[in-house]
Formats: sequence, C-alpha cells, structure tokens
Amino acid sequence: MVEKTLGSSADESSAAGGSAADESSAAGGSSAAAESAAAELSFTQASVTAEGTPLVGIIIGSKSDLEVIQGACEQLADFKVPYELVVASAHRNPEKVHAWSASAVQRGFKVIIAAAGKAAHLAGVVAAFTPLPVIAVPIKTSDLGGLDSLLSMVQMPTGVPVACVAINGARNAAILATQIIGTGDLNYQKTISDYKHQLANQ
Ligand code: C2R
Repeated sequence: MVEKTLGSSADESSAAGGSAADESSAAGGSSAAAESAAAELSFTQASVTAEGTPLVGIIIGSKSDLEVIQGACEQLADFKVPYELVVASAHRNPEKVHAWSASAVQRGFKVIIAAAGKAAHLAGVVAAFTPLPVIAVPIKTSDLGGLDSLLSMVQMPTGVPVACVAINGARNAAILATQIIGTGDLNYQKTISDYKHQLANQ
C-alpha cells in the first residue's frame, strides 16, 4: 500500500493521503488546515491510510527504507492512528526536511518517526526543527549491519534528544508513538492497554 501511494522520484516523495507527482506524501486523511499547509509546502497528498488528520509524521531517508518502515505503517493502521509518510533526506534534500519538520506542529502531528540507514542524521535534523518528540528507527545496512545507523541516531548531543528503537524496529516505533499520543488521549491509551493484554495472552 505504501509503495502504491508514493511518487516516482528518487529520494523525495511523501505519502500522506493522495497521489504523487515528483513529490508524494502518504498519510491518513487530513484536515483543511493540514491540506493547506501541505499545499504551501508543495507536499502532494497521497492515499488515505486511516481516517482523520495525521497524528504521526513518518519520514524516511530513502525509498529503499520502505520495506522496513512498512511495519510501522501496518501497526499504526492496526491501531487506527492516522499517519503521513514522506521520503526526504537531510543529506539530499535538506530544504524539504526543514519545511516538513518545521510545519509538523502546525499540521497537527503529535509525534514523528524518522527512519534512515548508514550516516543516519535524519532523525536528529528533524528534532532540531520541531518541538515534537522524535522516534528514530535505525535501518539495517549491508556494510555495517545497522550499527552505523544506530550510533548515528543514539549519540545525539545534549539538548536535542531522539528516542531510538532497535535496528529495523519499525513496529516498536509505531507502538511507542501511539503510547505517546495515548498520554493525552484515553482512547489510544486503551488501544495500547488492549494490545498489551493481547500480548500477554499469546
Ligand atoms: P539509498 O538506498 O537511497 O542509497 O539510501 C537512507 O535512509 C538509506 O537507508 C541508502 C541509505 O541512506 C540513508 N539516508 C540517510 C539520510 N538520507 C538518506 N541516512 C539522512 O538524511 O540521514
């Protein structure tokens, strides 16, 4: 589903709730305010993945990270948490990362998930531009097994923290994001409680 919603450009697509031109964005529906903010920033709305304004913004450094981040998308969809997925690299398209991160609060996101591999600066750069909590997902890499991604993400300087899940831990990132949203939303807190009961009974 994610693949279908993404545009065809190499490193700058975003999946939110619509289709894609050279920049695509895949989310879970969005309000008029969010749509206008997106339009201002030239984010094309892609397919709807859940009802409502996206609460989680997911950013990945490359389309090659899509297979891993699919786990987060599926988990958020299971929890009925609307999300937006954008492909943008802090190295290859820093202006887009800046615009997307700096507009995240205005667009109604509550948490950001940032996934990247190798010299994974993306999560830290996003965290520099938003007051929202950022959860990093280090992508497993062929040369260094993802330790490169992990260390790039956890070794943040004081003042700019990012939370970090396991290498390829996309599903846990989605669960943690929902837990964070649940601190201010009893429905999502119940979603997590139910999920934990389910886990205990497995
Ligand atoms: P390609 O497959 O596109 O060459 O990307 C991506 O997240 C991906 O895992 C290889 C890896 O480079 C990562 N990448 C970053 C950043 N941008 C892309 N770590 C960034 O901004 O940190």
